[in-house]
Amino acid sequence: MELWFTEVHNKDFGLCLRVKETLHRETTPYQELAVLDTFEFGRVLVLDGIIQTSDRDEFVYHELLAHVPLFTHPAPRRVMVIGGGDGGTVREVLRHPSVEEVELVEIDRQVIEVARRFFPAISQGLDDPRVRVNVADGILRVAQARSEFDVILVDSTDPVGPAVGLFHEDFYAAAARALRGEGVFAAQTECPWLTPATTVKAYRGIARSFPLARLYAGWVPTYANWAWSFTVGSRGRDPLDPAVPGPLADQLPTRYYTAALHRAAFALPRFVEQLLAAPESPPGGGKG
Ligand code: AG3
Repeated sequence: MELWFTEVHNKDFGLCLRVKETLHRETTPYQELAVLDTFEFGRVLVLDGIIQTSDRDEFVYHELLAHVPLFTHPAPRRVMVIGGGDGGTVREVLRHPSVEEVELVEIDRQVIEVARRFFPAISQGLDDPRVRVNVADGILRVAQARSEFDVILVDSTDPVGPAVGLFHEDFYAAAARALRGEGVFAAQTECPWLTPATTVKAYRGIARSFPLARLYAGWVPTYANWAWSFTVGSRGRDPLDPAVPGPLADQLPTRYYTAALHRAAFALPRFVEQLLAAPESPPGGGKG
């Protein structure tokens, strides 16, 4: 018998993976959590029916979310990661030798537990002595911090349920205040094809809260229809400054990120540039 998992995006579009086995299922106080073993992508972490990460393609998203902003900062020492309870973003942050302290702020303790148990290669960084795991609400945590962090990364779920507030302009403004010096912020900002309005709203909120904001994108096979966006907000350097990303970029043991890719990720398809430039409601390019 063949078992298939379908992630439903809208009434006309979904993503299907053939499943070997369901390894875990539970309802946490925040969401429905599942771990599936799949033929194409290995183990897959699913929250409320949406794929969060897979053993086989996790590197694309985690490397893009971590290395673009960390290399934009001249010497990141204190880093906060909001969400990201699987540990993949933290693992990439730890590859930067200047980093002394990483605070992971994840609201759902069970995501961390399940990642430790089923995704050891992704969660390995959580046991590093530089990491402090804080099970808490990222919005409240950021609101408490004043000029404390060099980099803040938002590795959130989609803007439904607990993550809604992480897409609000008030949160971006609070993140800008929580940063010190040439602080850099970056967040995953959804799929410009499937949910263009969400991407544009997040980009604009970040652009209003930071002196400089830029959207970049990459190819994540298990996310929606591959095209995934991120937005960096900077109080200091431009991610496209000629001094960025520096010589270390090509020495890290990455599988996606390179110095050339750092720059290339900011070259956007014309329809995405037009979405970002459009006055109010974004035109075309999908349905969200
Ligand atoms: N962060 C989730 C990105 C959003 C996925 N959304 C989607 N496929 N519709 C993932 C956690 C990885 N550390």
